[in-house]
Amino acid sequence: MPYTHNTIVKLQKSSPAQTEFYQAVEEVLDSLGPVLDEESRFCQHAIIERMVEPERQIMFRVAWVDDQGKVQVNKGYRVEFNSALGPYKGGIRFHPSVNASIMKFLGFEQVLKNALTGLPLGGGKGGANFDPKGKSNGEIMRFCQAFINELYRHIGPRTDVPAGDIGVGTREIGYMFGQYKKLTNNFDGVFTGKDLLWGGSLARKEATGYGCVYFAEHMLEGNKDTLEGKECLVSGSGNVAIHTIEKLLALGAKPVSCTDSQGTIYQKSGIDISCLKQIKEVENGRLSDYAKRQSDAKYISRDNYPEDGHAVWRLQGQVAFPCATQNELTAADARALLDNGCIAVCEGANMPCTSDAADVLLKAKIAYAPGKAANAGGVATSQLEMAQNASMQRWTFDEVDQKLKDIMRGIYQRTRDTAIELDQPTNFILGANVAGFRRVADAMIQQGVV
Ligand code: NDP
Ligand code: 2IT
Repeated sequence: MPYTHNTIVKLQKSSPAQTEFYQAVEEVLDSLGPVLDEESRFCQHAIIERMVEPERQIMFRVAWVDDQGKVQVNKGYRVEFNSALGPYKGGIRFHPSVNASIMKFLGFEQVLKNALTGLPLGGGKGGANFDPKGKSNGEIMRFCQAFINELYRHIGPRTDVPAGDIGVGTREIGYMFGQYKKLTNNFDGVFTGKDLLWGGSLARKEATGYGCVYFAEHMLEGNKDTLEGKECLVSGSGNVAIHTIEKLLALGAKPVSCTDSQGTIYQKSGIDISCLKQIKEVENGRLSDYAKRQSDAKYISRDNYPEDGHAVWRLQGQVAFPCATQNELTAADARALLDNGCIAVCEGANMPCTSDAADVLLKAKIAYAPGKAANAGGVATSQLEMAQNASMQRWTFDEVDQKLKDIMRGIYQRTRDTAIELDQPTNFILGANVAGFRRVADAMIQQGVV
């Protein structure tokens, strides 16, 4: 379609060398073809051109002093992508791979994800190319403070509300919030994912993983199936992976794998969640330590991964939950999953499948949920945290979990119903993209050219 094609060509000129950002935009624009043909108001209002350009992008120097007294410099970002539906909302990522392309792909996905939840949330993302691995607690604190010394002026409970993502958990949110409060003299709900002691919500920590499993349950139920007894392949071993594994175990499924950036664990008898939590959450250790403590667990080091993909997706399993990072599942991995009898893929991470892998899964017509639908439970529960902060209330774990379940059912139904309406009932990428897009686009039209 010339309109969407021209948009990509223009984007490549105005924002050069942003591969991951183009990947995210192309997937969405591919979905929008039929909608743009039939609903001409979107073209008349140049909605596509406006949606692919962030409303504001902040890039800044983060200078801090390490334990040796040496000055270190990193690059910080906050991409305030779209505020048509509410304040900018999205996580902060600390990882050495962070750059403008990664920030923009994540921010763009976040806008549509947040729209799909049905909640009043705009979309944004931030982070820094800072590597938390091997840093002392003091270094982490000083980095977070230096990061907020610039960012504090751009965020606020009604403007932009950051949360965690890769490399940013409750500890980092604590240090960032502390510095924000010091600089502004305001104790307000400007971050989500806060500790329970000072304004956090019960079940926020668990929400992304639990929500992802709730989504998978709905998908399987749609095919008159359940998760019970299914061997599940999970990647990652951070916040999202751990709580995906925890909820799978609670529902009688058998998660048999997890990964970190150095290797893969395969345990046919099922992952031992308390051992995994002890190593990752308490000791800040590596999965190689897990293998040493679990006699029937096999550790596959990254050096032994297949050349065209990842060891975890070559294992036997019926449902796959990629919960680590972008582009961690290749087309060859997707074919291997299908050959091994995989019936469903549910994305806990953001854009974990390469475009080719997504094509393979869509052609196979298995149950396949994109991250912007399946992992939206995290941000949705962030909104529940904002609601509790604003009303000075505290809901129980079960109340929040019940609301999360209701929200995930709503996201599933919106995604499925839109896919059915567009005559491609198994294409949940199409369903999620179009359902999210329509909500943002109509809000933008109603708010005029701004
Ligand atoms: P964590 O930092 O808690 O965990 C990340 C996990 O992924 C770790 O096991 C890490 O291994 C692994 N990982 C990260 N980068 C790479 C890489 N380049 N190659 C291989 N493994 C890697 O992050 P989260 O669990 O919070 O986030 C995981 C994914 O879920 C991300 O895509 C994030 O954007 C997405 N997400 C997170 C939400 C949240 O609420 N936290 C909400 C929605 C989506 P190692 O420790 O070795 O680096
Ligand atoms: O990708 C995501 O949705 C997140 N990292 C969570 C964002 C949030 O604001 O809770």
